[in-house]
Amino acid sequence: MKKRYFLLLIASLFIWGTADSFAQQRRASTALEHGAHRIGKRVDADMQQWREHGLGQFIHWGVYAIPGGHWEGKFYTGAAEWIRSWKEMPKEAYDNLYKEFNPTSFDAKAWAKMAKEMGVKYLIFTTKHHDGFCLWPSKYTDYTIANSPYKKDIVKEIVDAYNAEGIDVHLYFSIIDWNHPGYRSAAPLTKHDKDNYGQFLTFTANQLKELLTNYPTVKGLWFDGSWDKAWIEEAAWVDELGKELRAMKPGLVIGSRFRADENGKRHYDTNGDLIDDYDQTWERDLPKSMADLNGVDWDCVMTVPENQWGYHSDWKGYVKTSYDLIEMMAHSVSMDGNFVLNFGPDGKGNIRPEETLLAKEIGEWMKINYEAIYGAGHAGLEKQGWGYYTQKGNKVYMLVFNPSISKKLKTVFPRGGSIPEKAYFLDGQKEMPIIDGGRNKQNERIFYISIPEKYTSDQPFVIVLDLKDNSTDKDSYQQAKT
Ligand code: H76
Repeated sequence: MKKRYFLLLIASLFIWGTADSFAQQRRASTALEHGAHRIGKRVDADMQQWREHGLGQFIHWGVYAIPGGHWEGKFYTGAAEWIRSWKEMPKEAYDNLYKEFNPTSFDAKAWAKMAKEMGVKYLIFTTKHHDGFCLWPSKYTDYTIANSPYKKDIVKEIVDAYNAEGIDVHLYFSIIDWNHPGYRSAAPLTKHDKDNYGQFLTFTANQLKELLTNYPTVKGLWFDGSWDKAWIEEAAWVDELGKELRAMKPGLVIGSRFRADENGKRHYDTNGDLIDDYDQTWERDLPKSMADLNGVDWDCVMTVPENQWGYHSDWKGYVKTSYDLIEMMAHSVSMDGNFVLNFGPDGKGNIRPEETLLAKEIGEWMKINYEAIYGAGHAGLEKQGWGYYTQKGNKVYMLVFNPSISKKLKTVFPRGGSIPEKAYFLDGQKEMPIIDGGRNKQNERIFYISIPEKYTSDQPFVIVLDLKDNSTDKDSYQQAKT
């Protein structure tokens, strides 16, 4: 008997294995030189660390913070960091703003402390946005912080201050550069433009190597602007650059917004495989289900108003609350993603009061509930109306945003896996009853987590479920005759 089971196991492993390799062969329908260089998630420690962050902070800062979405009394309705592209904004005036960039209120340590209090595990910081202004003293251009009245290396101040708080730093870098004479956007390029663009590419490679050399503790690069046709045409060159950067800094984390494959496919290559380490398409957007995610790592980067990254003195429209943002974070982590919230400090280096308050409120929530976020991921349970599940080892977390009027939160567990044996509030460990709700037609187990009648909360809360093994469960649902 025992032997037969063993043989069956071996046979099924064999079938499984072959089916899997067939599947892989079918996928790789086109041989690509510059497509994905790996199929499936990275498994190394650096990537694992990134994956466990759960919550990140984005900072967009540059000379666009000086006009803050206004020029000579006129109001720019676009994203503040794009103001240079506005017809009302004289380019000459914009390109001279750096001579006034003197953020005397800037205090990197205070920013890092605020981030720490908020509970963020990593920062993505704009070293250079599309305007081309460098917040570090790059030796490859004069258009840098070194030639502003501020003079000091802002990237260094940021990296040092955040690292001192134990927060990882990733560098945002735009491959669009409106300041460099060789920069081109459209393709195909004329012979003359090709020479210029070649100089721009060398400049770009130099700057990236300079950043990794100057700030060796940096964990990753967050690229932007790679939708440019001229950049897409250079897929082979960009791929080579990526290899050099990775060789310089083993473990470097790079998202899918860096390079295209040789057919111009971005994020996912011609075969549908993710390019580089994580999916960078979830900008101001969240997946509806795991099926939207292709089994890859991903981040969601989110603005507080609809679409402002750099400082805009007047936020128009709906401004997200801390609970909106906490819910987006819960949503992200429940689907194995990181949630990254953007901040846009003003031209003097002040973080605006709205953002300071959000950081404080999110931090207060995180102090109680961080366990349900850091290192937690998808629980594999069907989402219910009350909120989101995350899981870490033997614990399932219920992040409750809409407690039911019945005060009984429905949970459904697959048959033959684990079931909850204990339910308690994450704040204070107070236990609550688990009501066995029987089985559904699919033979899954239903449990109602019974919140105390008197319990009220003015904020989202977390219930922990300790799991126990239930794989020996042989009972089944009495099928209805229909
Ligand atoms: C378009 C665009 C850029 N990508 C976002 C992350 C912001 O930096 C925005 O300006």
